Order: sequence, then C-alpha cells, then structure tokens
Amino acid sequence: MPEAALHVGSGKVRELYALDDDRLLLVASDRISTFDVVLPTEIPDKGRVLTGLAAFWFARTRDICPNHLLSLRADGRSTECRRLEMLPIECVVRGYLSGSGWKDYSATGTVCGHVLPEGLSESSQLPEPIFTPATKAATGHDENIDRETAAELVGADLFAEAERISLALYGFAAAHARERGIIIADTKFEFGLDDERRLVLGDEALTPDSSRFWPADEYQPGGAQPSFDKQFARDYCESLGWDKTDPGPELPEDVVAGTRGRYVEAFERLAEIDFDAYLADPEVVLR
Ligand code: Q0Z
Repeated sequence: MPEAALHVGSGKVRELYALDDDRLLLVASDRISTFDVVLPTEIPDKGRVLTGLAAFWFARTRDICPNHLLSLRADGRSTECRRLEMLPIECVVRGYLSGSGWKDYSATGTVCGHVLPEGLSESSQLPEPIFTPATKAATGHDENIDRETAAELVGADLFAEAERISLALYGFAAAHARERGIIIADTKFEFGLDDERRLVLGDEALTPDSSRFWPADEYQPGGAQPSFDKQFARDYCESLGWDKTDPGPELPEDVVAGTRGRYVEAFERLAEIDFDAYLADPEVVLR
C-alpha cells in the first residue's frame, strides 16, 4: 500500500492516489474484467505486465510526445506520474474495424464522421488508421463523437495536435507489434496539459487493457477476432452460460495460468525482455 497517499480514484482494475499537489501514483491491480464485469479471481502479475508494458512504450515514444511517467516503483505495478489537466475526450485510433467502430460502420458506413469504403467486414484492416474520439461517459460506455464535436470540447488547435500525435503513436506501436506477431487493432490514448499547457500523454497507453491485441497468426477478417490476452477467460465464461451480469464466475486454475501466460507472452514479445528480469528490476523497461 502506498504510504501517505490519498486515494483519489478507482477504475475497474486500477487505483489512483495523490502523492502531493503535482504527482499521482497509479497502481495496477491483478483484477481482470470480461464482458465489462470484474471477475472475483485475480490473474497473478497482470498489473505488473500492464505497468511494465505502458512504461516500455512511454520510454520508446518520448520523441513522439512527452508523457506523465516520472518513475516506476520496485513493486512493478505502481507508477509515479505528473498530475495533468486531463482533456475531456478519449483519443481512440483504429487500424481495424471492431467493437463500436464496426457497429457504427455497419449502420451508417461511417465512424466518427470518417466515410469508409463499402464492403468492409468485421475486423477488416482500414485503408489507413483513423482517429475516432469519444466522450468520457461518467457511467457506462464512452460515446463516439465526430471531429467537430471533439474540437468544440478541447479547441481546434488542441484537437488537431491530439489527432496528429495519436496517429503517430499508433503508427509506431502497431508497426513494432506487427513485427512481433501482435496486431494492435485499436487503442485509446488519454492526454492532459502540463502547467505550460503542453500536450502530454497520460494514463496507461498501448496495453491490452487500453487496446485490442489480436494474435496475427490467427487473423481472419469476417468476424470477431480472438483476444490475445483474454480469450481463455472469455471462452471459459461463455462455456458456463453465465448471463454476463455482476457477479462474474470464479476462474479455475488452468484458465488463470493460461491467461497469465498470455499477458506475460505479450510483454516478452513486445518489450523483448524476460518478465523475470522485469520482476527483479522494473526499470529494465526504461533502458
Ligand atoms: C487518470 C484513472 C486510475 C481511476 C485521472 N497524469 C494524470 N493527471 C491527472 N489525472 C490523471 C492522470 Cl493519469 C487521471 N485517470 C484515470 C486511473 C483509477 C481513474 F488508476 N483519472
């Protein structure tokens, strides 16, 4: 537990503490959600994998955009970060048609005002990645918005910069991941402003919780794709006939072990660092 830190927020699987006026502590738990429900069984080291991966990407994207990371604690699951004034939009980039992007395209042929070619299927790769902002809904699901609405919320200049930086970050990470057998179908960035009103990347970025990771060797457009990390847990939950309302089912140990293995595999493939080396010294991801 963090010492002398005030709890300021809870996410489904993360906690946020204030260290002082300028710094926050972001702590990733081992909780897992599936079908939007947090399960009663934890996945050992999941929070460390996500923290390590986000820190890896923060270290490697500094020349694209400054970020909030100040330091990584020895527990491997806690990051000290600069407190920012967060923008009121989620900066989503999609390289493939999935989730609400596929739903909106099916209904209208467009996603957030982007007119897409006819004849695309579920999970099709897009001709080029698109920026599809969403509002941060206090409860329930974020709502896709068009560029005009997003620009009204943050101002035209910040909107343009957030779009350009988001596309650059996604382009870099998706290419890196694709060379290592992982498709990053889409991802969500959260930006804030520092005290000099500069745009800074915050929150967690390019993790399997903030993105859709798909195994490239199983990619087959025309339907939903297996999740790189959560598919064992989803398949097990589906096999029970659970109605997907809270509380979710306990996971058996083979599903826990298989799921943990997939998280560790994603970390090791992307960072090219042994997860045991990360546990021994988390700062290996920053070098
Ligand atoms: C992130 C969240 C979590 C609950 C606020 N650098 C920052 N400056 C200001 N605010 C935030 C950040 Cl990261 C910030 N969230 C999302 C994370 C638990 C909510 F771990 N909320």
